[in-house]
Order: sequence, then structure tokens, then C-alpha cells
Amino acid sequence: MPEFDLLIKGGTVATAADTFSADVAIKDGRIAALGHDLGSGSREIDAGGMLLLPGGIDAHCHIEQESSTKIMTADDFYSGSVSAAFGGNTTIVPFAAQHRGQSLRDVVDTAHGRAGPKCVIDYAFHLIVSDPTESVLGQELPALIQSGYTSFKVYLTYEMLKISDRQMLDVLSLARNHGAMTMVHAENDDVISWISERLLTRGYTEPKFHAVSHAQIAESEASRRAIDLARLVDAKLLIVHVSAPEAAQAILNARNNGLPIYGETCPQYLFLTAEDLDREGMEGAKFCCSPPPRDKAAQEVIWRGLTNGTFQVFSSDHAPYRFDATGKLNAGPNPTFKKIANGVPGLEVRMPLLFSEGVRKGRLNLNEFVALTSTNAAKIYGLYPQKGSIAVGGDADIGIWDPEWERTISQSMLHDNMDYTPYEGRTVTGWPRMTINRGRVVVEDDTLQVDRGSGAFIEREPAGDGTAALTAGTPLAPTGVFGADLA
Ligand code: DUC
Ligand code: ZN
Ligand code: ZN
Repeated sequence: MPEFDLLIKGGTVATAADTFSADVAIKDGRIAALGHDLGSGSREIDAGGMLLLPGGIDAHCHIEQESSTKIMTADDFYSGSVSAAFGGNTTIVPFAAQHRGQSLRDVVDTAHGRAGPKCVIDYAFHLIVSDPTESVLGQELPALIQSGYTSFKVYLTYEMLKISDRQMLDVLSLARNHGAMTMVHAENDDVISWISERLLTRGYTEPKFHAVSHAQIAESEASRRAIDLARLVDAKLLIVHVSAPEAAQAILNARNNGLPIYGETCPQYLFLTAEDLDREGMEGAKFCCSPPPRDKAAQEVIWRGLTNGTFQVFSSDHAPYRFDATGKLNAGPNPTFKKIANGVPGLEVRMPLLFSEGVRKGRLNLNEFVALTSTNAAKIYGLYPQKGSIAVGGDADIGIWDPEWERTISQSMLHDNMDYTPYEGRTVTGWPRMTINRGRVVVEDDTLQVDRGSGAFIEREPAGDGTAALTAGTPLAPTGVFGADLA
């Protein structure tokens, strides 16, 4: 009788810390042993020439979520999670999004009702808080944090989502007191609407003006402000989807000053530019996301930020809206830039793109790749050490990667429910051949191997635990707010 359920032999294991050759033995969904001559498995996989990487954690994706303008994403939890699995992910953390007037608890129940019967890999939820009323701040949010929903996103822009600086302080100090992580969409709403109005009254309506209206200064100002608000109340803060060099610099400065500020960036800021929004006709709409892609120089700064301590997390911000009346063109075939649904897809290509252009081209090493695509998200969002590594006792979440597999991206090979990919025609080397989640082979031979609804909801620990090693530097002087007992 074999002692293990699964034995992966002959591969090279890479974690955020090490790269070593080892067999991986799996039993009851967990990693039981690492080493050589471990015994036998009911199933044995030859991973010669392959890399064994921790399953990807996509910690920022919008799946089966209504936007604030009531547009549903193209992916539900089935197509979204299948697509994620084919891209080497074993955990996704999408959002349970509150729209104004909604109870947070109801929003969470709805998200569970949508995900539970469909998700094929493991999942957790961040909250989106757009209406921090007394009952939300006083009861619902503390109770949800206590139940393991230990992170939430707030917006400083979008008419129906944005919160004021005062509300931001309420949310940050609550997060601080209850051990949660605040994630912020940092763009200055007034700057964007001021520029937008001027563009529209002058007849500048095409998709490319989306990037003009979402000026870099809108992002860097809001990022600096959010950092200062967090500093005022000694709270942790993670700035999501960073695109602008000055915003990246603000995060790095804060981190170098020892503040618990974290940064996330996404494929669209490494591989797309504002010129993509200027494609023929309405084609540019396919690239409209917020913040928008910038220019080549900004791409270089964002690349550097992946290895200089600015960014801890690399997520897709998968926000899938088809190029039709259900999505991008919901306001008609020729909408102004203001009416184009914001977002780009990227769940399935996030890791292969970064592997190919980052690891293979020498911009980051394999351990940095693992940290950015899995381990740091697990640590920051309270999933570690259950998720985010290949270690004895942890969940057996493993991507078996073929570092030489060259494929040209086309929408027809992807598994999401989209009708385009912004990365069409790009040749990418390095893809997962197999995805294993809690010991279950989810993807093999380019085929899904598991049932709908077989993913598990993962309850999380307080966010930010285990991330001490991610911050460095000398703490700034305390702000004194808490000395005065204003929390
Ligand atoms: N911007 C967001 O804030 N969320 C989803 C997609 C986007 O472009
Ligand atoms: Zn956002
Ligand atoms: Zn987003």
C-alpha cells in the first residue's frame, strides 16, 4: 500500500526563499514530505525538467461582480476559476462588493452563493466598502473581520464607490484596531472629473482620452494622501494596481521609512501602454482600465518596483467586460471614454507573462517571481502558511511548470468567458503543464479534471500577520493620534 496519495518526482522546487531539487509527497491534500527516496505514491508524476512552484494566488480579481454602474463581469465563478487554474493559480481572492445602501453581510452571503457551487479552486473574499455607515463601522465590519474577512478595498474615485478622506480615516482606524488590511484604489476623483469635463466639452471623446483624464498626478496625489492618512492613524495600507512612477516612489519612500505600506501592480502596467487606447475605432476600449496603462518609461519604473521593494504583490485585477453591449459597449457602439466599462482580463496570463518576460529575461529571479505571485499575497492577506509555499504541512497547491513551453497567446486558447485578450499575439515561454490544488489535479493535459464547486472557501487569519520581514527601515516618529486616544 503506497504511503502517499501523490508523489511528484524529479522536479525543481522553487519557493520565495530557495530553489532545490526534491520529490514532493502529498497525502490528504497536504504536503507530507520533501526530499529524495520518499517511498511510493498511489499516483506518481514524473516532473523531470519541470519547475514545481507554489500555486498562484491571484489576490485581486473581479468575478461575478456587478460594477457600480450595474454591469456584470463576463466571468462567473466557474469560468473565472477555470481560467485561473489553467494559468497556474490555486487560490483566488475576488471581491464581495458593497454598493451604497447594501448590508455587508448580505453582500458576503451573495458572494458565497455565487462562488460555492461553481469555483473549481480555493477562494477567499476581500470586501469592498463603499458605504461606511455607523452600522457598517460599528457592527458589520468588525464582525466580518472576526469571521476571517480580513481585508477590504476602498475607492477614492468612481462616483458611486468613492469615500471621503474623513471616511477613509474611519475605515483605516477600524482596520488598525481589528487587525485588517485596507486596500485602496488611489486616484483623485476631482482631478479626473475636472479633466474629463474639459475634454468632453471640447469634443475629445475617444477611448484614448480615458488615459488623459486619469492623469498620473491623480494617482500619485491620491497615493501620497492615502499613505499620509494611514500614517496618521498608524494603520497598514496596500495600494492596489499601481501604474504611475510617482505613486510607486511614494510607496517605496514610505516603506523605506518603516511604514506598513504595501504595493501591488498588474500585467497591464508592464505590458500595455496608453498608445493601446489609441487603436483604430473603438478598439482602444479593450484597453480602458483604471488607472490606465502609461508609457514605456513608466513601464520601466514599474518593472524596477518588482525587485526594489516597492511591490509585494503582482495581481491581475481581472475585470472582464466583453467587447459588446454586455460589457465595454454597454452604453452603445460609440460611447465616450467616460461610458466605457473599466477593466481588462488577465487571470490566466498573469503568471506566464511575468515568468516569460520577467524570469526568463533576467529581470527577476525565480524566488522573486514566487514571492510576487503567491507567497507575499498569502502573508499579507492571512493565508500563510496554509497557502503560498511548498512546505511540509501546507496545502498541496502546486503548479508544475514547463519553463520551455512556448505558446502564442490568443483568446481561443484561454478559458475565461471573454471575447478578446489584450495580449493577443504575444509569444510567451513558460506555462504550467499541471495545476494541483490541495492534492487534487485540477488541470492536466490541457484539460480540466475536477468538478464545478470543488474549490474550498478559505478562512483567513488577521491580515498582515507574518509580513514583518517585508517592511524595512527606521520607523517615522509616531503621529501621536493614538497617544491622544482618538482611535
Ligand atoms: N478599475 C478598477 O478599479 N476596478 C476594476 C477594473 C478597473 O479598471
Ligand atoms: Zn481599483
Ligand atoms: Zn480591481
